[in-house]
Amino acid sequence: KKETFNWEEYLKETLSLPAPPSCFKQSRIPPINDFKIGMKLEAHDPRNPTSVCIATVMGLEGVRLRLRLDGSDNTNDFWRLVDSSDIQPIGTCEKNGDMLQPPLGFRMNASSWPMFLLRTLSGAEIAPCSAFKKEPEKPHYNAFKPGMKLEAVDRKNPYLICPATVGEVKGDEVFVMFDGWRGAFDYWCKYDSRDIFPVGWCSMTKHSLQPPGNSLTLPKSLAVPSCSPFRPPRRPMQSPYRLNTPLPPLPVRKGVRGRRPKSQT
Ligand code: MLY
Repeated sequence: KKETFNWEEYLKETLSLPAPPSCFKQSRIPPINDFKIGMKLEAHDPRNPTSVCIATVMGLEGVRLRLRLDGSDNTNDFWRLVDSSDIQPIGTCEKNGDMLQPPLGFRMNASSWPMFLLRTLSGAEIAPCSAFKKEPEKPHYNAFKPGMKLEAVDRKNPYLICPATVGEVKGDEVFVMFDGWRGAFDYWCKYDSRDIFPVGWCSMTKHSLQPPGNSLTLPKSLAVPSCSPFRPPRRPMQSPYRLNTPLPPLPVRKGVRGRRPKSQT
């Protein structure tokens, strides 16, 4: 039984190709993670992006930081790359003539914010400027093509990075489909999103990579209409990694099939 996910074998099994690294807004040579747990920095509040708050590094994986806004609770942690423009050294906000803000959902009375700020920063370990890396340039245009493989953040479980496939491309947007998960985690994003990475990124940056889910999806070329007598058995494969390319949309059932429940009015 297969225990660890291997892109090389998987690309062969799925007859697919990785999206070229030049498609992504990611450094060709990944940055170094010089942050340490407990360090403080400034971060844009994900729920209120114009406001800059104090954040603490709660965890590290690869070149990503798990951040928590000081004064917030433990249920709103978020992840940022060390070369994200959403984070900056402490003092940057003031230098720009702005004021540090309490996070959305500050757990104390707003009037206690100035004193809270003073206390949270006194004696704190401040992340050095050298730990913040320059954000990479974005590619000049959307060069993704349907079928290309990539690694993508699972936005419902943002600590996870998973194998994915480009499903569709529209203007500056890309439809990211998570391999083997039947569409439940798929999303549209900009081609220059910081949540998508070239194949090999996790291994290069020592970030864990989830294996694909085990739901089978057939390539369009092998898909058979649902009415065909030659329809293959529903879940024939034991190996979860076979034939994993975008699933054609499920037929939408129009009209009444069986009785609808009486409306509850
Ligand atoms: N326990 C969760 C984890 C799902 C993760 C899916 N990602 C990897 C695409 C669930 O089954 O909903």
